[in-house]
Amino acid sequence: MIRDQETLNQLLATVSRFVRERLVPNEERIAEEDRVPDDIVRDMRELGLFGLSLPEEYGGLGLTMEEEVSVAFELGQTSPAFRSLMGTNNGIGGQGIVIDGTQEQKDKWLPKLASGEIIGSFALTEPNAGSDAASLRSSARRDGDHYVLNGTKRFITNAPHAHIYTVMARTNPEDKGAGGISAFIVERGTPGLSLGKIDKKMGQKGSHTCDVIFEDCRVPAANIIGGKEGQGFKTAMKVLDRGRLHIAAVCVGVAERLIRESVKYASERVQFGKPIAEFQLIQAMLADSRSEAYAARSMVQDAARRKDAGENVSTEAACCKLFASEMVGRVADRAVQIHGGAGYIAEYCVERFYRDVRLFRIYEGTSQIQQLVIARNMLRESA
Ligand code: COS
Repeated sequence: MIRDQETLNQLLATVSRFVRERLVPNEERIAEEDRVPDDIVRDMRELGLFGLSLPEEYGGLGLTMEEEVSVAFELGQTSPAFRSLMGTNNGIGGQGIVIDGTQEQKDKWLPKLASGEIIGSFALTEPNAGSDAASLRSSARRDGDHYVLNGTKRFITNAPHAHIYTVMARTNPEDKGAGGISAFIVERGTPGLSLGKIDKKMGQKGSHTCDVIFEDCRVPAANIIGGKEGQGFKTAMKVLDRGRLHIAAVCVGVAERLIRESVKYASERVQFGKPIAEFQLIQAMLADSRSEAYAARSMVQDAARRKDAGENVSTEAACCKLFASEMVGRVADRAVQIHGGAGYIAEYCVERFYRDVRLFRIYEGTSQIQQLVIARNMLRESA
Protein backbone atom coordinates (compact mmCIF):
# COMPACT_ATOMS: atom_id res chain seq x y z
CA MET A 1 0.00 0.00 0.00
CA ILE A 2 1.31 3.42 -0.91
CA ARG A 3 0.08 5.92 1.67
CA ASP A 4 0.79 9.07 -0.29
CA GLN A 5 2.12 8.75 -3.82
CA GLU A 6 3.47 12.29 -3.93
CA THR A 7 5.51 11.93 -0.72
CA LEU A 8 6.81 8.58 -1.92
CA ASN A 9 7.77 10.05 -5.30
CA GLN A 10 9.77 12.75 -3.54
CA LEU A 11 11.57 10.16 -1.42
CA LEU A 12 12.29 8.00 -4.48
CA ALA A 13 13.63 11.01 -6.39
CA THR A 14 15.90 11.92 -3.45
CA VAL A 15 17.19 8.38 -3.06
CA SER A 16 17.70 8.01 -6.80
CA ARG A 17 19.69 11.26 -6.95
CA PHE A 18 21.76 10.22 -3.92
CA VAL A 19 22.53 6.86 -5.53
CA ARG A 20 23.49 8.46 -8.87
CA GLU A 21 25.46 11.42 -7.58
CA ARG A 22 26.95 10.18 -4.33
CA LEU A 23 27.11 6.39 -4.32
CA VAL A 24 27.77 5.30 -7.91
CA PRO A 25 30.85 7.59 -8.24
CA ASN A 26 32.26 5.97 -5.06
CA GLU A 27 31.67 2.34 -5.98
CA GLU A 28 35.21 1.60 -7.08
CA ARG A 29 36.67 3.35 -4.08
CA ILE A 30 34.70 1.32 -1.56
CA ALA A 31 35.55 -1.88 -3.40
CA GLU A 32 39.25 -1.02 -3.28
CA GLU A 33 39.32 0.29 0.28
CA ASP A 34 36.81 -2.32 1.48
CA ARG A 35 34.97 0.24 3.58
CA VAL A 36 32.19 2.78 3.24
CA PRO A 37 33.68 6.18 4.12
CA ASP A 38 32.34 7.99 7.19
CA ASP A 39 31.06 10.98 5.22
CA ILE A 40 28.85 8.73 3.12
CA VAL A 41 27.55 6.99 6.25
CA ARG A 42 26.73 10.41 7.65
CA ASP A 43 24.82 11.36 4.50
CA MET A 44 22.92 8.08 4.64
CA ARG A 45 21.92 8.86 8.22
CA GLU A 46 20.79 12.36 7.30
CA LEU A 47 18.60 10.98 4.53
CA GLY A 48 16.90 8.70 7.04
CA LEU A 49 18.04 5.55 5.27
CA PHE A 50 18.78 3.68 8.51
CA GLY A 51 15.16 3.99 9.59
CA LEU A 52 13.26 3.48 6.34
CA SER A 53 11.17 0.59 7.63
CA LEU A 54 11.20 1.35 11.33
CA PRO A 55 8.01 2.87 12.78
CA GLU A 56 7.58 6.65 12.68
CA GLU A 57 6.91 6.82 16.42
CA TYR A 58 10.54 5.76 16.95
CA GLY A 59 11.94 8.19 14.43
CA GLY A 60 11.85 5.97 11.35
CA LEU A 61 10.06 6.67 8.08
CA GLY A 62 7.62 3.83 8.73
CA LEU A 63 7.50 2.75 5.11
CA THR A 64 4.92 0.13 4.17
CA MET A 65 6.29 -2.96 2.43
CA GLU A 66 5.27 -1.64 -0.98
CA GLU A 67 7.01 1.65 -0.27
CA GLU A 68 10.07 -0.15 1.10
CA VAL A 69 10.50 -2.30 -2.00
CA SER A 70 10.13 0.80 -4.18
CA VAL A 71 13.05 2.36 -2.32
CA ALA A 72 15.00 -0.91 -2.52
CA PHE A 73 14.58 -0.91 -6.33
CA GLU A 74 16.46 2.43 -6.27
CA LEU A 75 19.08 1.40 -3.71
CA GLY A 76 19.78 -1.72 -5.75
CA GLN A 77 21.14 0.48 -8.57
CA THR A 78 24.53 0.67 -6.89
CA SER A 79 27.00 -1.55 -5.02
CA PRO A 80 25.09 -3.77 -2.59
CA ALA A 81 27.59 -2.86 0.16
CA PHE A 82 25.94 0.55 0.65
CA ARG A 83 22.52 -1.01 1.18
CA SER A 84 24.00 -3.70 3.39
CA LEU A 85 25.26 -1.15 5.88
CA MET A 86 21.82 0.24 6.60
CA GLY A 87 19.96 -2.89 5.55
CA THR A 88 20.34 -4.70 8.86
CA ASN A 89 18.85 -1.84 10.93
CA ASN A 90 15.77 -1.78 8.70
CA GLY A 91 15.70 -5.53 8.25
CA ILE A 92 17.09 -8.50 10.09
CA GLY A 93 18.86 -6.45 12.78
CA GLY A 94 15.88 -4.27 13.71
CA GLN A 95 12.68 -6.06 12.72
CA GLY A 96 12.89 -8.68 15.49
CA ILE A 97 12.38 -5.87 17.99
CA VAL A 98 9.68 -4.21 15.86
CA ILE A 99 7.71 -7.42 15.34
CA ASP A 100 8.06 -9.15 18.70
CA GLY A 101 9.89 -6.81 21.10
CA THR A 102 8.45 -5.56 24.38
CA GLN A 103 7.54 -1.88 24.73
CA GLU A 104 10.72 -1.27 26.78
CA GLN A 105 12.88 -2.92 24.13
CA LYS A 106 11.28 -0.83 21.40
CA ASP A 107 11.70 2.39 23.37
CA LYS A 108 15.29 1.60 24.19
CA TRP A 109 16.63 0.47 20.82
CA LEU A 110 14.44 1.54 17.92
CA PRO A 111 15.11 5.30 18.02
CA LYS A 112 18.87 4.70 17.89
CA LEU A 113 18.52 2.13 15.11
CA ALA A 114 16.24 4.46 13.14
CA SER A 115 18.67 7.37 13.34
CA GLY A 116 21.65 5.17 12.48
CA GLU A 117 23.33 6.09 15.76
CA ILE A 118 23.74 2.37 16.31
CA ILE A 119 23.95 -0.61 13.96
CA GLY A 120 21.93 -3.76 14.55
CA SER A 121 22.99 -7.22 13.47
CA PHE A 122 21.25 -10.62 13.27
CA ALA A 123 23.06 -13.66 14.63
CA LEU A 124 21.34 -16.89 13.63
CA THR A 125 23.84 -18.90 11.55
CA GLU A 126 26.45 -21.06 13.28
CA PRO A 127 29.38 -23.17 12.08
CA ASN A 128 27.11 -26.25 12.11
CA ALA A 129 23.69 -24.65 11.66
CA GLY A 130 23.13 -22.78 8.39
CA SER A 131 20.10 -23.84 6.37
CA ASP A 132 18.98 -26.03 9.28
CA ALA A 133 18.61 -23.03 11.54
CA ALA A 134 16.54 -24.89 14.17
CA SER A 135 19.50 -27.16 14.96
CA LEU A 136 21.55 -24.29 16.37
CA ARG A 137 23.67 -25.10 19.40
CA SER A 138 24.38 -21.77 21.05
CA SER A 139 23.01 -22.01 24.56
CA ALA A 140 21.46 -19.53 26.97
CA ARG A 141 21.20 -20.80 30.56
CA ARG A 142 19.10 -18.88 33.03
CA ASP A 143 21.03 -17.66 36.06
CA GLY A 144 19.04 -15.34 38.33
CA ASP A 145 18.00 -12.27 36.40
CA HIS A 146 20.48 -13.04 33.61
CA TYR A 147 21.06 -15.62 30.90
CA VAL A 148 24.54 -16.99 30.30
CA LEU A 149 25.26 -17.33 26.57
CA ASN A 150 27.79 -19.70 25.01
CA GLY A 151 28.40 -20.49 21.34
CA THR A 152 29.67 -19.13 18.04
CA LYS A 153 27.73 -17.35 15.31
CA ARG A 154 29.15 -17.29 11.78
CA PHE A 155 29.07 -14.98 8.70
CA ILE A 156 27.21 -12.31 10.66
CA THR A 157 26.59 -9.28 8.44
CA ASN A 158 27.67 -5.96 9.98
CA ALA A 159 28.89 -7.74 13.13
CA PRO A 160 32.19 -5.83 13.11
CA HIS A 161 30.28 -2.52 13.28
CA ALA A 162 27.24 -3.54 15.30
CA HIS A 163 26.24 -2.15 18.67
CA ILE A 164 23.48 -4.67 19.26
CA TYR A 165 23.07 -8.25 18.11
CA THR A 166 19.81 -10.18 17.84
CA VAL A 167 21.07 -13.58 18.94
CA MET A 168 19.15 -16.83 18.64
CA ALA A 169 20.20 -19.30 21.35
CA ARG A 170 18.75 -22.43 22.93
CA THR A 171 17.15 -21.77 26.31
CA ASN A 172 15.66 -25.26 26.57
CA PRO A 173 18.33 -27.94 26.09
CA GLU A 174 15.63 -30.65 26.26
CA ASP A 175 14.01 -29.26 23.10
CA LYS A 176 16.47 -29.78 20.24
CA GLY A 177 14.19 -28.11 17.68
CA ALA A 178 12.72 -24.71 17.00
CA GLY A 179 10.69 -24.57 20.24
CA GLY A 180 13.80 -24.52 22.43
CA ILE A 181 15.16 -21.33 20.86
CA SER A 182 14.88 -17.78 22.22
CA ALA A 183 16.05 -14.47 20.77
CA PHE A 184 18.15 -12.03 22.79
CA ILE A 185 19.39 -8.52 22.30
CA VAL A 186 23.05 -8.49 23.25
CA GLU A 187 24.98 -5.26 23.49
CA ARG A 188 28.45 -4.86 22.13
CA GLY A 189 30.93 -4.58 25.00
CA THR A 190 29.10 -7.14 27.14
CA PRO A 191 31.87 -9.19 28.83
CA GLY A 192 32.15 -12.60 27.16
CA LEU A 193 31.21 -11.30 23.70
CA SER A 194 34.06 -11.18 21.19
CA LEU A 195 34.41 -10.93 17.43
CA GLY A 196 36.39 -13.04 14.95
CA LYS A 197 38.46 -11.51 12.18
CA ILE A 198 36.64 -9.99 9.23
CA ASP A 199 35.87 -12.63 6.55
CA LYS A 200 37.51 -12.28 3.12
CA LYS A 201 34.54 -12.49 0.78
CA MET A 202 34.21 -13.09 -2.97
CA GLY A 203 32.42 -9.77 -3.46
CA GLN A 204 30.33 -7.08 -1.77
CA LYS A 205 33.55 -5.42 -0.61
CA GLY A 206 32.80 -2.70 1.90
CA SER A 207 30.20 -4.87 3.65
CA HIS A 208 31.66 -6.95 6.44
CA THR A 209 30.89 -10.22 8.16
CA CYS A 210 32.65 -12.04 10.98
CA ASP A 211 32.12 -14.59 13.74
CA VAL A 212 30.46 -13.48 16.97
CA ILE A 213 31.64 -15.55 19.92
CA PHE A 214 29.92 -15.91 23.30
CA GLU A 215 31.85 -17.27 26.26
CA ASP A 216 29.86 -17.15 29.50
CA CYS A 217 28.37 -13.90 28.27
CA ARG A 218 25.84 -12.63 30.83
CA VAL A 219 22.83 -10.98 29.24
CA PRO A 220 20.02 -9.39 31.30
CA ALA A 221 16.84 -11.50 31.24
CA ALA A 222 15.03 -8.29 30.24
CA ASN A 223 16.78 -8.57 26.85
CA ILE A 224 14.93 -11.68 25.72
CA ILE A 225 12.86 -10.47 22.76
CA GLY A 226 9.20 -10.36 23.69
CA GLY A 227 10.03 -11.32 27.27
CA LYS A 228 9.19 -15.00 26.63
CA GLU A 229 11.35 -18.07 26.10
CA GLY A 230 10.83 -20.37 23.12
CA GLN A 231 9.69 -17.72 20.64
CA GLY A 232 13.07 -16.93 19.07
CA PHE A 233 12.86 -19.21 16.05
CA LYS A 234 9.48 -17.83 15.05
CA THR A 235 10.78 -14.30 15.48
CA ALA A 236 13.69 -15.19 13.20
CA MET A 237 11.39 -16.68 10.55
CA LYS A 238 9.09 -13.64 10.57
CA VAL A 239 12.09 -11.35 10.22
CA LEU A 240 13.36 -13.44 7.31
CA ASP A 241 9.99 -13.39 5.50
CA ARG A 242 10.24 -9.64 5.38
CA GLY A 243 13.98 -9.67 4.65
CA ARG A 244 13.52 -11.99 1.68
CA LEU A 245 11.13 -9.57 0.00
CA HIS A 246 13.55 -6.73 0.56
CA ILE A 247 16.47 -8.70 -0.88
CA ALA A 248 14.36 -9.65 -3.90
CA ALA A 249 13.71 -5.95 -4.49
CA VAL A 250 17.42 -5.18 -4.28
CA CYS A 251 18.05 -7.94 -6.86
CA VAL A 252 15.61 -6.20 -9.21
CA GLY A 253 17.46 -2.91 -8.74
CA VAL A 254 20.86 -4.45 -9.45
CA ALA A 255 19.46 -6.24 -12.52
CA GLU A 256 18.08 -2.98 -13.88
CA ARG A 257 21.47 -1.31 -13.40
CA LEU A 258 23.23 -4.17 -15.17
CA ILE A 259 20.77 -4.00 -18.06
CA ARG A 260 21.43 -0.26 -18.42
CA GLU A 261 25.18 -0.89 -18.42
CA SER A 262 24.72 -3.62 -21.02
CA VAL A 263 22.60 -1.47 -23.35
CA LYS A 264 25.10 1.36 -23.07
CA TYR A 265 28.10 -0.85 -23.81
CA ALA A 266 26.34 -2.68 -26.64
CA SER A 267 25.39 0.65 -28.24
CA GLU A 268 28.97 1.93 -28.11
CA ARG A 269 30.98 -1.17 -28.89
CA VAL A 270 31.52 -1.56 -32.63
CA GLN A 271 32.31 -4.91 -34.24
CA PHE A 272 31.87 -6.07 -37.83
CA GLY A 273 31.31 -2.42 -38.71
CA LYS A 274 28.37 -1.63 -36.43
CA PRO A 275 27.41 -1.37 -32.77
CA ILE A 276 26.99 -4.87 -31.35
CA ALA A 277 23.52 -3.80 -30.12
CA GLU A 278 22.39 -4.17 -33.72
CA PHE A 279 23.15 -7.89 -33.68
CA GLN A 280 20.18 -10.06 -32.85
CA LEU A 281 22.12 -12.45 -30.63
CA ILE A 282 23.01 -9.50 -28.38
CA GLN A 283 19.44 -8.23 -28.56
CA ALA A 284 18.19 -11.63 -27.42
CA MET A 285 20.31 -11.42 -24.29
CA LEU A 286 19.11 -7.88 -23.59
CA ALA A 287 15.49 -8.88 -24.12
CA ASP A 288 15.74 -11.93 -21.87
CA SER A 289 17.26 -9.84 -19.11
CA ARG A 290 14.65 -7.14 -19.44
CA SER A 291 11.77 -9.64 -19.40
CA GLU A 292 13.09 -11.43 -16.34
CA ALA A 293 13.79 -8.24 -14.40
CA TYR A 294 10.28 -7.02 -15.21
CA ALA A 295 8.78 -10.31 -14.02
CA ALA A 296 10.73 -10.08 -10.75
CA ARG A 297 9.71 -6.45 -10.22
CA SER A 298 6.05 -7.33 -10.73
CA MET A 299 6.28 -10.29 -8.34
CA VAL A 300 7.92 -8.22 -5.63
CA GLN A 301 5.33 -5.45 -5.95
CA ASP A 302 2.48 -7.95 -5.77
CA ALA A 303 3.89 -9.75 -2.73
CA ALA A 304 4.57 -6.44 -0.98
CA ARG A 305 0.98 -5.29 -1.58
CA ARG A 306 -0.33 -8.56 -0.22
CA LYS A 307 1.83 -8.20 2.87
CA ASP A 308 0.53 -4.67 3.42
CA ALA A 309 -3.00 -6.05 3.10
CA GLY A 310 -2.28 -8.37 6.01
CA GLU A 311 -1.84 -11.61 4.09
CA ASN A 312 0.70 -14.21 5.18
CA VAL A 313 3.29 -13.94 2.41
CA SER A 314 5.76 -16.57 3.56
CA THR A 315 5.33 -18.44 0.25
CA GLU A 316 5.31 -15.32 -1.92
CA ALA A 317 8.40 -13.89 -0.19
CA ALA A 318 10.24 -17.14 -0.81
CA CYS A 319 9.07 -17.16 -4.47
CA CYS A 320 10.36 -13.59 -4.89
CA LYS A 321 13.71 -14.29 -3.24
CA LEU A 322 14.16 -17.47 -5.29
CA PHE A 323 13.22 -15.96 -8.64
CA ALA A 324 14.83 -12.55 -8.22
CA SER A 325 18.16 -13.79 -6.89
CA GLU A 326 18.47 -16.43 -9.62
CA MET A 327 17.31 -13.86 -12.19
CA VAL A 328 19.98 -11.32 -11.25
CA GLY A 329 22.59 -14.08 -11.48
CA ARG A 330 21.55 -14.72 -15.08
CA VAL A 331 21.37 -11.00 -15.85
CA ALA A 332 24.89 -10.46 -14.45
CA ASP A 333 26.16 -13.39 -16.48
CA ARG A 334 24.67 -11.96 -19.68
CA ALA A 335 26.03 -8.52 -18.81
CA VAL A 336 29.54 -9.97 -18.64
CA GLN A 337 28.92 -11.85 -21.90
CA ILE A 338 27.73 -8.71 -23.70
CA HIS A 339 30.83 -6.88 -22.47
CA GLY A 340 33.00 -9.72 -23.80
CA GLY A 341 36.63 -9.50 -22.69
CA ALA A 342 35.89 -6.12 -21.09
CA GLY A 343 33.36 -7.82 -18.82
CA TYR A 344 36.11 -9.86 -17.24
CA ILE A 345 38.18 -6.79 -16.45
CA ALA A 346 37.77 -4.91 -13.19
CA GLU A 347 37.66 -1.58 -15.04
CA TYR A 348 34.03 -2.27 -15.94
CA CYS A 349 31.53 -2.48 -13.11
CA VAL A 350 29.86 -5.62 -14.44
CA GLU A 351 32.83 -7.69 -13.28
CA ARG A 352 32.32 -6.43 -9.71
CA PHE A 353 28.54 -6.85 -9.81
CA TYR A 354 28.96 -10.39 -11.17
CA ARG A 355 30.75 -11.29 -7.93
CA ASP A 356 28.48 -9.15 -5.75
CA VAL A 357 25.22 -10.75 -6.90
CA ARG A 358 26.40 -14.29 -6.17
CA LEU A 359 25.60 -13.75 -2.51
CA PHE A 360 21.91 -13.06 -3.16
CA ARG A 361 21.31 -16.75 -3.91
CA ILE A 362 22.84 -17.72 -0.58
CA TYR A 363 22.10 -15.36 2.27
CA GLU A 364 18.76 -14.91 4.05
CA GLY A 365 18.04 -18.48 2.90
CA THR A 366 19.61 -20.27 -0.09
CA SER A 367 17.59 -20.85 -3.26
CA GLN A 368 17.15 -24.45 -2.13
CA ILE A 369 15.67 -23.31 1.20
CA GLN A 370 13.25 -21.02 -0.68
CA GLN A 371 12.19 -24.00 -2.81
CA LEU A 372 11.67 -26.03 0.34
CA VAL A 373 9.60 -23.30 2.01
CA ILE A 374 7.44 -22.85 -1.11
CA ALA A 375 6.82 -26.56 -1.63
CA ARG A 376 6.12 -27.24 2.05
CA ASN A 377 3.60 -24.44 2.20
CA MET A 378 1.94 -25.75 -0.99
CA LEU A 379 1.61 -29.23 0.45
CA ARG A 380 0.29 -27.87 3.75
CA GLU A 381 -2.32 -25.79 1.92
CA SER A 382 -3.49 -28.76 -0.10
CA ALA A 383 -3.75 -30.94 3.01
N1 COS B 1 6.58 -17.22 10.27
C1 COS B 1 6.16 -17.55 11.51
N2 COS B 1 6.41 -18.76 12.05
C2 COS B 1 7.09 -19.66 11.32
C3 COS B 1 7.54 -19.36 10.03
C4 COS B 1 7.26 -18.07 9.49
N3 COS B 1 7.64 -17.74 8.27
N4 COS B 1 8.19 -20.44 9.53
C5 COS B 1 8.14 -21.38 10.48
N5 COS B 1 7.49 -20.90 11.57
C6 COS B 1 7.18 -21.61 12.81
C7 COS B 1 6.41 -22.88 12.49
O1 COS B 1 5.03 -22.62 12.42
C8 COS B 1 6.75 -23.78 13.65
O2 COS B 1 5.97 -23.42 14.76
P1 COS B 1 5.14 -24.56 15.59
O3 COS B 1 6.19 -25.47 16.13
O4 COS B 1 4.42 -23.79 16.63
O5 COS B 1 4.27 -25.22 14.60
C9 COS B 1 8.18 -23.39 13.98
O6 COS B 1 8.37 -22.06 13.44
C10 COS B 1 9.20 -24.32 13.36
O7 COS B 1 9.00 -24.31 11.98
P2 COS B 1 9.43 -25.52 11.04
O8 COS B 1 8.96 -26.81 11.63
O9 COS B 1 8.99 -25.19 9.67
O10 COS B 1 11.03 -25.46 11.18
P3 COS B 1 12.16 -26.26 10.42
O11 COS B 1 13.22 -26.60 11.36
O12 COS B 1 11.57 -27.36 9.58
O13 COS B 1 12.85 -25.12 9.48
C11 COS B 1 13.30 -23.77 7.55
C12 COS B 1 12.30 -24.50 8.50
C13 COS B 1 14.14 -24.68 6.71
C14 COS B 1 12.35 -22.99 6.68
C15 COS B 1 14.21 -22.81 8.37
O14 COS B 1 15.16 -23.54 9.11
C16 COS B 1 14.92 -21.80 7.50
O15 COS B 1 14.33 -20.81 7.06
N6 COS B 1 16.23 -22.01 7.24
C17 COS B 1 17.06 -21.06 6.55
C18 COS B 1 17.61 -20.11 7.54
C19 COS B 1 18.17 -18.92 6.84
O16 COS B 1 17.51 -18.27 6.04
N7 COS B 1 19.37 -18.59 7.15
C20 COS B 1 20.01 -17.46 6.55
C21 COS B 1 20.89 -16.83 7.52
S1 COS B 1 20.13 -15.59 8.40
S2 COS B 1 20.63 -14.02 7.30
